[in-house]
Amino acid sequence: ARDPVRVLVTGAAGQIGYAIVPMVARGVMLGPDQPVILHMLDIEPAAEALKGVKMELIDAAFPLLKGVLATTDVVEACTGVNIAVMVGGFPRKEGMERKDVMSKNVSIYKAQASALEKHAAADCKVLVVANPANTNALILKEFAPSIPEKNITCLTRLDHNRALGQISERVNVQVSDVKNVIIWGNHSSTQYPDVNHATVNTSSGEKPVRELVADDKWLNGDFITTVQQRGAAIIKARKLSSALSAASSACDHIRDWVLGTPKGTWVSMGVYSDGSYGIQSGLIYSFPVTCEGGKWSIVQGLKVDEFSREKMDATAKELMEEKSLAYSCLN
Ligand code: NAX
Repeated sequence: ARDPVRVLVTGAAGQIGYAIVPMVARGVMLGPDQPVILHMLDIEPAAEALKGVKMELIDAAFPLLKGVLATTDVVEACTGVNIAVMVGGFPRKEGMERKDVMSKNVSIYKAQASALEKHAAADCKVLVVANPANTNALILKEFAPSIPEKNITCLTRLDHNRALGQISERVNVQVSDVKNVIIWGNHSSTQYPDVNHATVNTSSGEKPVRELVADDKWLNGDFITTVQQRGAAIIKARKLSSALSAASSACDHIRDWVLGTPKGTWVSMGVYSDGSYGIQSGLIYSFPVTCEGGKWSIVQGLKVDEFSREKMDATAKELMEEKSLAYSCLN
C-alpha cells in the first residue's frame, strides 16, 4: 500500500475549508488510490468549529483518510506536510483600508512561511487560495527562501474553470470539450481571461473558440467581465462567497500539478514569473502551464496581440503595486 500523503488545509473551519476537506479525503485531489492524512489549521476563535469538522470527517468513514489533525498550532499543523493548501487569511471587512487588510495578511503569511520552511516536508507543494492570493504567495515565497520557488503557487484555476464554463454555455457544448483558455495575471478583477488559443472539440475536430463563437464583441467584452466579476456575482446571489467551486478548483490545481496535465492541454496557475511574456520576474503571475512529473512549466511561444498585451501588462502593474504595498507593511 502507498504511504499516506499529508495535506495541510489552513482556514479549515471556514467555508472553503468545509468544502475541500471531504474532497481531499475522498481522493478528488490526489486520486482514488492515494491515502491521505489531513492537517487542519485554524485560529483560536474557530477552534470549536474546527473540532466539529474533525468529528464529521471521522463520521464520514472515508476509506482513504488515515488520520486527521485539527489544531490552532501552526508548527504542529505544518510538520511533515507534503501539500499545503493555504485558505486561511484575513478578509476585507467593510470600511477597512486596503493597506490594513494587506498588513494583516502579510503578517499571517510571513509567519506561516517560516513554519512551513522549518517543518514541512522538503518537497512540499504550496497552493495559496486566500486573498490577495498572488501577493500572499509572494510573501510566502520571500519568507521561505529554502522552499524552491517552483513549489509556491496561487489559485487562478477557479477563474480558468469559470472561463471554460462560460464558453461551454455560450457554444452549447460540454465543458470537458473546451480547453486552453488562459487566465493571465492577478486573481482579481484585473485578470485577463484570454480565449485566443482556446479550442472546442467538435464532431469535425478541434475548432478555435473564436471561430465557433464568431462574436468578438462578446469575447472581448462581456465574456471577460463576466469571468472577472463572477466572484462578486456569486456573493450577490448566495450572500456568501464561492466555496464549492473554489474547493473543487483547488483540487484540480493540485491534481494536475502532481499527476500531470493531459497531452495537448494546459491550465492556468499563479506561479513565479521567470520573465516569460515580458512579465517582471519574481512576481506571482497566472500563466498557462503544463505539468509533468510533479513540475509545472510555462507554455512558451504563444502569440500575443496588442489587445492582450495591454491587458497582461495592466494586471502585472496591479501586482507590482500590491507587491510594494505588501513591502510597505513589513516596516
Ligand atoms: P472564511 O472566512 O469562511 O474562512 C476563512 C478561515 O480562515 C476562517 O475559519 C478563519 O478563522 C481562518 N483564519 C483566519 N486567519 C487564519 C490564520 N492566521 N491561520 C489559519 N486560519 C485562519 O472564508 P472562505 O470563504 O473560506 O475563503 C477563504 C479565502 O479564500 C478568502 O481569503 C477568500 O477571499 C479566498 N478566495 C479565493 C479564491 C481564489 O480563487 N483564489 C476564490 C474563493 C475565495 O474567495
